[in-house]
Amino acid sequence: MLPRFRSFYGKVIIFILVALCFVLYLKVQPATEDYLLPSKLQAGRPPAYRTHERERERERSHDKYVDDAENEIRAATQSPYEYSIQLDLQKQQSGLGDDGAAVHLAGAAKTRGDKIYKKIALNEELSEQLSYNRTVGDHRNPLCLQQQYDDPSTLPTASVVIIFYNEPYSVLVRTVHSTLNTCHHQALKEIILVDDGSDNAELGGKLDHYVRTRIHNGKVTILRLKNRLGLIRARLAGARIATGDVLIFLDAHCEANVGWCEPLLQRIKESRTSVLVPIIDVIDANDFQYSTNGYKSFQVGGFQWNGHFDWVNLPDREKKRQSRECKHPREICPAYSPTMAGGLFAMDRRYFWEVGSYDEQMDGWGGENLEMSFRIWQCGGTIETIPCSRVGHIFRDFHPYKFPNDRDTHGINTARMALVWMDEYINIFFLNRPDLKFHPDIGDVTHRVMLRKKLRCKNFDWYLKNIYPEKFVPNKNVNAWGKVKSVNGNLCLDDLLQNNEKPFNLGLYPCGKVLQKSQLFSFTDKRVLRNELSCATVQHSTTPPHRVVMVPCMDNDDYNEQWKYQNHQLIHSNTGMCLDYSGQKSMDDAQVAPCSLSSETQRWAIEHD
Ligand SMILES: [Mn+2]
Repeated sequence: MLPRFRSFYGKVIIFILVALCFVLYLKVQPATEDYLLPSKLQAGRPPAYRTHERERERERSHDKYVDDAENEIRAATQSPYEYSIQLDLQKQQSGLGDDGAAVHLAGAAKTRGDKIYKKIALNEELSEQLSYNRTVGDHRNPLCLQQQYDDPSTLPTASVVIIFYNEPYSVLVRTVHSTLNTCHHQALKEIILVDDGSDNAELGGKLDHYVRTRIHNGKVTILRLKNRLGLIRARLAGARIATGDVLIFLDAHCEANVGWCEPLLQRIKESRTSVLVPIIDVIDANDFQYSTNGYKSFQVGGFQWNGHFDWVNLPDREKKRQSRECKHPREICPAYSPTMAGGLFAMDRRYFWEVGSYDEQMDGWGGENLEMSFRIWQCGGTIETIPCSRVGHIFRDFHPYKFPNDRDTHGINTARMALVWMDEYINIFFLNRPDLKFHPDIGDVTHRVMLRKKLRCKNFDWYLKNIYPEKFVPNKNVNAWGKVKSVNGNLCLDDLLQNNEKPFNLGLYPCGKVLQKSQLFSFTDKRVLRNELSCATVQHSTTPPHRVVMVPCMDNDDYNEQWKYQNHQLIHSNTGMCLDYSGQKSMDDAQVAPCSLSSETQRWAIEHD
């Protein structure tokens, strides 16, 4: 390498580099005056501040000993981090966004906020203007205020584990302050921040300095991982150094309601194999409004056969169990939840390890929450939503970060989960995710299967029957399932993979060679024609066309609309009309027409391999 620099070209390159550095130095120099002019600071930080912050401040510390009147303003002991932190604090406006109110920026701040929002799906500009200690209001059910908990000194202690990767600095710091402000100081043993290899400079020395100088109770520890390990292994690293009785995992973008810790710790004191989830409220990523669905109702966790988590209403079955088994008013009783979302939960620390912590071979992000959910239930624990514990979470519209190697870690992790925990039901999973069936990255799951044996866990069939009987199984309690195929043609019913949030028209498409998810339907014992979440009905209309519409199913097929399937005809009970593709072609909407036994276009087969 060196000999090359002795050459003529080498010297030219070095000359250019030195010249460039000098030009940069000159450009940067005048801006440093901003630090010394409070009036300029009030007007807002120059947009270029972030990128050059460190360099400028390094230069300033060199100037420290220069006999310069301006520099005397700054105490000799102050570090560049200290400056930056003071600027942050000056930017905050006390009272802004208090009680979780929405804040709408104006002028230049709005422009900056909109710009950063487009980039990271979060209004960092606004976050920087909100106090770290802003309040979010008390959204608990009033019944919670009458609850008596044990003296905090006798409750199990909590280690709050928060992992982060390039989290906006102010959002992370607010999460820490919110935790300190809302979790009883005797119950909160420590907060462990795990830096999963962030490269955002602010999250380095500045965060260390902040914790050292602004949080004096010694409860906050920062664990730095050398490489990015992903959510699962980063959480494990945090859990390994935790010393509290209870692990509470939080995302790095949360603000909690008052009194959210005690109900969790009390419940774990009573039942150490209960894994607890607070009610997760929504903090808007743009205006930071804290919102709830009201204190009266909340949802619990479910899942879809493609391996995704979803929210479901608390079934009547569970409400009855609560009334039967819980001595408090039902509304604030622990509610069994078939799964959990995974970001926020509390668990006895020793039980966390006994029951298999996480599958360490899961990479990146995703899938670990269903794995833990099925494992907890099948191996003797419970997952419960605790209504008196509420935590706000910032939900973003898109994920601002890339995952290492751009892999579908959610899918791969979910396939690992399915191989260990779902038994024969894995066929339904792979029917929904054929892309994962032979995915080379799934790896070996032997050690997790051995864990399942060692813990003598129950099977997935038991889980479905006892913990989540509302879950629709496409091939259980059905008369027929598979493709709904025209007998005399190659047209199949097709839902085009539309979700069930609003009604949609059912389509007619060429049948796939193999059964695919969009053409998977069931005709149930209760004579309902449906897919996983939507049920077929007929649009009200006095004149043709009478379209077949898919609407969200009720929890129980007793309440969904019925069809008859006889002589190869699918007859809609309410209208008495038959599914018919007369005069239709591929990509048209599915329709019904008056039944006729001689019609060739009203004959359908429901079949699978
Ligand atoms: Mn999150």
